[in-house]
Amino acid sequence: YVKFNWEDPFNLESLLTEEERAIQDTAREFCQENLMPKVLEGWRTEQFNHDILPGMGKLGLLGPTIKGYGCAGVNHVAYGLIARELERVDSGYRSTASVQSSLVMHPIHEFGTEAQKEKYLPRLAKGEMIGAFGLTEPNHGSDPANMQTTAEDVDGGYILRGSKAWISNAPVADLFVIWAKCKWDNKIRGFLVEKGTKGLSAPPVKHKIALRVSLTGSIGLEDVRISHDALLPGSRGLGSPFSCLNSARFGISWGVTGALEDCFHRARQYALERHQFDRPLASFQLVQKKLAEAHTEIALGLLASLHVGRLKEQGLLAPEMVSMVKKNNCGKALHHSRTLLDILGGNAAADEYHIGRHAANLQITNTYEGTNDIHALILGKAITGISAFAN
Ligand code: TGC
Ligand code: FAD
Repeated sequence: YVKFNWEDPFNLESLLTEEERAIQDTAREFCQENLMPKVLEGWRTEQFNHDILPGMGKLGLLGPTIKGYGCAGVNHVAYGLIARELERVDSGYRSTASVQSSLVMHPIHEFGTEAQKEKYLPRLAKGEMIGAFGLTEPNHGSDPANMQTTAEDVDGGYILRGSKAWISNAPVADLFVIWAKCKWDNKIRGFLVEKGTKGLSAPPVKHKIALRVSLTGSIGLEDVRISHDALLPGSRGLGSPFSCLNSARFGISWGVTGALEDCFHRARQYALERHQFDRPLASFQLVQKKLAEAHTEIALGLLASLHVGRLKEQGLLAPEMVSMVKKNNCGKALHHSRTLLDILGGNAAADEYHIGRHAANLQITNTYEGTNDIHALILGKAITGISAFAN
């Protein structure tokens, strides 16, 4: 036998390539040196950190799986490792970056024209432009197929009408990927709308009780006139936004595990230092059980995401695999962050202990990009062959 290494129980490091480890180290250093010192202030004041995207851009961490257009062209596991490091600091920072990479750069790369790619991808990759992704609407979250936002083909372009709700990055975005139902064939397509376009508004949602370091807004589209070259011509049907979600959900499965790792390390240290009944909290069996259970789920969650990433690299990915790791890792991270929070006792209420902030964020990561229950139903459909959504 070898000696059990509690800091890397399944020797995950040995399963990563040299390049993946180097990217992980670069991302960790960037996050711990640049983001960690600002997180509490950002959380308290709901302040957007304008350095994240340019800082990540300099290191090649935005749209990292895209080849060309100023992007690094690394693999999907590397993308997951970046998400893990960001979310180790705060889910909101990972949100800002995953919207940019998976929900804005990915659809432009996948469905855009060469001119759109050349116009936008290099600037998004540098973090000079901030992107937002508008799918959810005030009355349609889990059921985007029923969206009410429309695109009408008119002389010289399109007119977009409708509204979007709960959109990450929207208040600071320079570029919006808007999903709308096209009046001419009832199909959903993506449109690129630049900030400043007449009729477009993106007011912030204030006083959130989670994801406070990431800005969220609604989007108003009042007769927004755009030219024909704003259409993402390769997009057609709901499968197009879902292809973006497949990428983002995969990243979230890594990210939330990073957040739980941060909770675990903090709770362990606290339990070793804090004494009650003349003994460290870490000596109590019930505390050890909480640590052991969180530790196990972190190890299992990371291995599952790594495996899904490897399958994705080999072209062997089914979207349901992403649902499984998104659902499982988000649910486990939420549950165990709350359990670990117990170890802090009254200090659970103090933001400088950080675990409460993660737990609040993890409620939302368990909700956006498909709620935990929606992912259960996606899996239920695959298992039984019966859709629980269809009438
Ligand atoms: P359904 O009939 O199942 O599918 C419609 C069409 O889409 C295709 N499809 C997929 N394609 C690729 N990947 C996937 N994962 C796909 N899932 C479905 C499907 O094949 C079909 O294609 P076609 O050609 O036959 O038309 O659609 P439905 O309306 O029954 O959908 C059901 C359901 C519940 C699964 C779906 O609507 C769903 O996933 N709802 C959740 C909505 C969601 O995740 N919203 C996310 C908004 S973005 C966000 O939250 C960003 S947070 C970012 C951050 O801050 O980090
Ligand atoms: P609903 O769809 O109203 O769901 C409410 C509850 O009902 C949930 O528990 C759900 O599981 C349950 N439910 C719904 N349908 C069923 C069913 N058929 N069977 C069983 N249970 C069901 N969206 C974007 O497009 N872009 C973004 O950038 C973005 N960022 C976000 C950032 C934040 C901070 C938040 C909070 C949300 C963001 N979202 C974004 C929206 C997010 O994706 C939606 O909130 C999510 O998809 C759920 O939709 P909903 O809020 O309308 O909830």
